[in-house]
Amino acid sequence: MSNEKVARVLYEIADLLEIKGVEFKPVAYRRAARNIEELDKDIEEYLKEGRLREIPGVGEAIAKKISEIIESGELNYLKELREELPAGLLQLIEVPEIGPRTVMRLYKELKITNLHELKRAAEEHRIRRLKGFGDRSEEIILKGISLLEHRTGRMLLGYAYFYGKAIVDYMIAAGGYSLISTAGSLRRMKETIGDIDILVGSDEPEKVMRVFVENPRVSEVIAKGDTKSSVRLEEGVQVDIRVVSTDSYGAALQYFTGSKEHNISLRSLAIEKGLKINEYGVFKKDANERIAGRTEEEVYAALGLEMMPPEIRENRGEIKASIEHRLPTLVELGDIKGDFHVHSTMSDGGATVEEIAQDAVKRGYEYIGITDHSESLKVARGVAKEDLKRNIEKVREISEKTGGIRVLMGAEVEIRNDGILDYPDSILKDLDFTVGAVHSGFKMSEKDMTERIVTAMSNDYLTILAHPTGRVLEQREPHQVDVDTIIDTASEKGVFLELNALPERLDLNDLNCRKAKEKGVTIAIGTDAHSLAQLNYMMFGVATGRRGWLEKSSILNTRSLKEVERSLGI
Ligand code: DGT
Ligand code: CA
Ligand code: CA
Repeated sequence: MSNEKVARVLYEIADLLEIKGVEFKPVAYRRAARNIEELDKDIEEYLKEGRLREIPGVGEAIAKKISEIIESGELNYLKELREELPAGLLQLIEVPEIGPRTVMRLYKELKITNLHELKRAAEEHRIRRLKGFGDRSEEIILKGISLLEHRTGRMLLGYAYFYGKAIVDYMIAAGGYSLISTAGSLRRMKETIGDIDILVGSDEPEKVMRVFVENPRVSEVIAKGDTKSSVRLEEGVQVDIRVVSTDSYGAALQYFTGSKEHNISLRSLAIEKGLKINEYGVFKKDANERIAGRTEEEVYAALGLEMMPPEIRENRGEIKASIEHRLPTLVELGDIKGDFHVHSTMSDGGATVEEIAQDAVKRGYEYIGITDHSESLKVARGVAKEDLKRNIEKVREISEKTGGIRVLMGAEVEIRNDGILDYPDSILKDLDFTVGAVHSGFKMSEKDMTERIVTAMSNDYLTILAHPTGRVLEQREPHQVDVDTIIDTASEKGVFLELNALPERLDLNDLNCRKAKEKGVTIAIGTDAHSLAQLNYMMFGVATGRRGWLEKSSILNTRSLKEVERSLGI
């Protein structure tokens, strides 16, 4: 039972209680849920060690429920709540302007139990007949539903990164700023971004503000102040900027990079040391004498810490590791020597194998793996068995012709519902490697899905398990799958787990990468590129790996061609 799953149950209880009109409890459940989501250890360990109540917000009653959830996989209390109220009511509170009390009235007085019925009731002007409602309320409700239908939520890192970079580049070109950086979740390379934060160190704040809002990409100025402003870009994302004096740039960069939780821990550490830390610097508490602030290194050093990469500043043990001089040496983009997941025109990719090979040479790679879809994935022009043989020959020829690189011939093979791979072993054995993937039958139970994947991993010809949890950010939840079992199986059978670098996948995610590393599993970063430009997504794969504390040694594609050939047995 994952932390996320336990948290999800608690969130649902909170929502249901709120609709029922219960006070205070919903807040308590949400607080506990949020803290559980952010634990850096498995909640089952807390249970085993009898330490559930050490989690902030978890009191006796909630601890008991957590035990029940973990031990039985279910919770009676939630079942009872669900029986009292139709499930669709949970969607209704998501509509802006509709609170839990209104949901209850709509349910009792108009028998509205889901979004669809709410929309129809508003369109048919049945809501205005309720006491306290009017035609304006119907308008607001319809607008809220429409917003909800088009909600995009947080922006994917893969987009936000380039918007942030464009703003910084513009500021450098137009204003000549050199002390400038992205900050916040974007600098930490979190998989999704709420808003983009930019920091400038300058003694001319007025000019910085002017240059910032004059950027032609800006579609709306939300607020313009002396040292901070917010705008919205044409793409809809909000960008916050702050200007600080050059001598406190390091302290401000540290502060505004966050994460908030990391900062809170730093502040406690400072207090323990008789110091004070804020966005202006590190100070001696009594004398108010500043001892650091010009650079981030200086700030961390003043607290007795080694400088740590932004990607791991999530309060997941990095501060302790820094004190103990055991911060990981994180993998870097420059360590990457190849890519294990690329589609060509042989299935649904946009570039030919020749073009991919030449592009890989330009990137300085030593190898590149071609992995077109297998037969049964018809929507992606999966390659028929008979054609695969010919493709293998073709790729071998191209590999020999292209100097300085080996083109590895693989395939992204469907894992069928029964765990059997889509090509027979007699064909798989001729490939250099195989990436196995689930693209259908998502709705299986956790047990069946886990069994299905484990069966596939037991096939000796399966080299890499592609996007192991199947999540698509903002679109599809991960499959119901027991990730721990998958990681254990990978370790046992020597299967590599993919870190799929597509911005909407980033799967394994940071936390699972870290788990995999701890179990000694080797990760293969694959871009899943369907065009030459998408080979650039490698940077987001590397960033996610860094957030998962991955070092060079746990990543397959940091190995040289010779070592890879040995690992693949080719
Ligand atoms: P986001 O925008 O939701 O993706 O996440 P962040 O981390 O970029 O958060 P944001 O934009 O609200 O704030 C940027 C940084 O400012 C954040 O990472 C840490 C710092 N910060 C914001 N609020 C607080 C706070 O209440 N306390 C502390 N210590 N730091 C904060
Ligand atoms: Ca932000
Ligand atoms: Ca912000």
